[in-house]
Amino acid sequence: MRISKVHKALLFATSARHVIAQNYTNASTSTEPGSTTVNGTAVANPSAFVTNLQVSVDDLWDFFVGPVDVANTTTTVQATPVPSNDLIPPPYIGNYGFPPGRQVPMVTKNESWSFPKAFHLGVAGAAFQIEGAARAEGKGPSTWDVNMHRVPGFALDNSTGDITDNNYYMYKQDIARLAAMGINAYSFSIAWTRLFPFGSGPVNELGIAHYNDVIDTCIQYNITPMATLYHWDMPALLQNKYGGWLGEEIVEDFTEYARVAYSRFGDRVKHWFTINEPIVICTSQYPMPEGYWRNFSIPDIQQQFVCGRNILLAHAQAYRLGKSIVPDSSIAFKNNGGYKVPLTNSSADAEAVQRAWDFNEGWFADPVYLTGDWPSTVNDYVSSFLPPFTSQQKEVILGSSDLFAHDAYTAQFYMVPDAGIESCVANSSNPLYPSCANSTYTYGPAQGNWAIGPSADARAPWLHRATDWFPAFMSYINTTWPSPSIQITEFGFAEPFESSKTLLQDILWDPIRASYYHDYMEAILISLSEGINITAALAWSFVDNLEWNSGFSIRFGMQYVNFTEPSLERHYKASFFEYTNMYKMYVEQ
Ligand code: GBH
Repeated sequence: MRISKVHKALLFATSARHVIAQNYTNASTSTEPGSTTVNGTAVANPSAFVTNLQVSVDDLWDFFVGPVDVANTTTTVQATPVPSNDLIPPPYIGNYGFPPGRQVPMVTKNESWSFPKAFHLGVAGAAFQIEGAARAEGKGPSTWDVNMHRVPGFALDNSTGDITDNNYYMYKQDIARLAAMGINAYSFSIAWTRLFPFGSGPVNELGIAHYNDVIDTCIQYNITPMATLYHWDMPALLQNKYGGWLGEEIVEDFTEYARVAYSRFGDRVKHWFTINEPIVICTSQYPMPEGYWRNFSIPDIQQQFVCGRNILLAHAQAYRLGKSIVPDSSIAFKNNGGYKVPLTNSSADAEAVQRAWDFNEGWFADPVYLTGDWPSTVNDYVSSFLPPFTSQQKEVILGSSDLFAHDAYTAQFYMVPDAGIESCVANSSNPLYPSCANSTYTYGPAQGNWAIGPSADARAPWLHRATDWFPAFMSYINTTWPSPSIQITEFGFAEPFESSKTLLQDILWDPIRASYYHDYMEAILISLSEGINITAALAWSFVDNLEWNSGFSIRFGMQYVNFTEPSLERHYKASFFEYTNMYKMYVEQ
């Protein structure tokens, strides 16, 4: 589709236009910015010229990305019934595969535990990681399209999001396969660039129609749709215009995008998440790769806090607007991070743990759930380069959430840095600065130096099965940032070596992931029995997908996907059965 009436694509600075005009009327001051001298006469400096281009969506792709791969299937695939054989669980889940007449191990159930009937047994995914159809139906390029195509080595295996799971055309079957397993909630993200190819300006009705049908398909299968507005796919044009999350203009543009999404989908979508994992966006997606984007000369280490400030303001404004457009909604941002265990019981380790919370979850949770402002440790650091929040901004931020949404995958130990906290805080070249909390995945020598739990795939070194810490984690959240309920908006596991297995039947047995889901569900049941109001579990993820910079080399799916075209066939892994079996065993009848 070609959108010819384009809003002004401001690829380069606009303020210089004013300077050029000035130079024509005041030719004597050749030292003015934007002017230069030719034979003693001041003339406009061409490096300050700007132009108003008429840029189509296709032009944007050609300019930013170039050609993209196109899937074999480029029309919506109708759902076919899931073959009943596919729904037979592996022999050890729920029932043991012993021959009839033999003794079998005891299967225990704790009768004092239960999931309430209204519990959301869900799965999660994100647009860029599953949709493909990169250039289809009016979608504009995002920073991820650009970086993955253009920046050498950006992804471990040179992957792109061009096709991935082709979910843009296969969502009907994907949703049918969730329903067949008994899933009752689906958390997906909307690609900003499908609704607004330029990030702001004209709305692409083909993108609206797509998500309308995703939502209607969920409802048709009795699955509650939950939508995330931003899961990392920044419109490329906004990144170049004002630095994406680094520019305060993002607050208005994001709110306008949110307004369109709420007003077009809010009659059916009541569960909204504004922004996925602000910590990750700000600390690991900025600075953008050098040489590919306009540079706004913000020192690298400061960028994360400029980003954090704009994200809080954008989230809070979008929250307020959402409540006015969809009053019967629940809206939150998705926070993230592992549980932070002090390595020893020393007071220095306790202080390090507190700093770790402050510079991770607390950075966003304190303002929203507690004070309207950052933790004092964070403020101490940022006050030298950022304006404080005004009292009006604090008011908008405080309380801008209906629940606590947490992507809670794992746990790790924290301890004081070798140099000590004080000297680290005074030394900006310490690699742990400014949080100054050191961390490790292993217990101390007194506990035998064991890892905190079995590790995930070596390419996801941050992830261990550490579900035993989960109940403590929930009670920490519940007392530190009180809110009416908690939703586990992502949790999941990358089975070690999965991508090097070749036989389908071997891939489908994923024992560590299965035990992760088994133990995790028990941990949720323990928290529920302790009176913590957890209302949703959204497993990451329902299919193998594009794991960002790690490409397709790490798998998080509870379904295997045969990425060879034209197959793209999905198969349930054992872990999917473990996950839903735990729910079926414990849900109130
Ligand atoms: C989620 O983030 C994302 O929301 C989702 O898109 C992603 O697919 C899923 O995790 C699985 O990874 O490599 O040591 O530098 C989870 C939080 C934060 C965990 C960044 C990995 C990188 C740690 N992630 N972190 S490291």
